[in-house]
Amino acid sequence: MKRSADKKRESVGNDHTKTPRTFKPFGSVVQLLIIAMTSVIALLLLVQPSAAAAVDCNADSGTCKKEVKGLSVAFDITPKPVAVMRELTYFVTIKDGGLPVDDADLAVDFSMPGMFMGKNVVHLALRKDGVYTGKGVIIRCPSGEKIWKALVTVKRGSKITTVPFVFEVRK
Ligand SMILES: [Cu+2]
Repeated sequence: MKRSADKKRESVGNDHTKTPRTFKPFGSVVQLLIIAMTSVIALLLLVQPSAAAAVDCNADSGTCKKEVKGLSVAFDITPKPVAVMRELTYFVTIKDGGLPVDDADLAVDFSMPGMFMGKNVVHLALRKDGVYTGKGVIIRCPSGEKIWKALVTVKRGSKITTVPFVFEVRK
């Protein structure tokens, strides 16, 4: 016990005396660390698109809800299960502080993460208190992918809030 304590003190002393002498190698270690960290960050940035493509909305089971900048945005699609190549109705419910928002311009931009599938933007109209609806079709992906992103754009005056919902469709 005493010995290990001595060792500790000894090693601390060594580190202390070593620091000035090993300044250059120490510097290169820091450089290596910086390079390693930069590569990790670069890798994370590269990986991000697929991470963003992670499904966060089960459109088949019910309404998906998100809170963004104080706005509550709920997204839903009928009929269920959500299938491609058939007429769908989209529902977006907007609330601000629990109160329905009736003065928004609403559009939903459908895209496939990492793949251009043509432009598919549906403008929604106010149906009743804070509930906006619109109709559209999701096309079949020639690559057999099933993950789509619905980017809900809520425009109120000059304020624009975008809320993504990533969901899966039936082929
Ligand atoms: Cu596709």
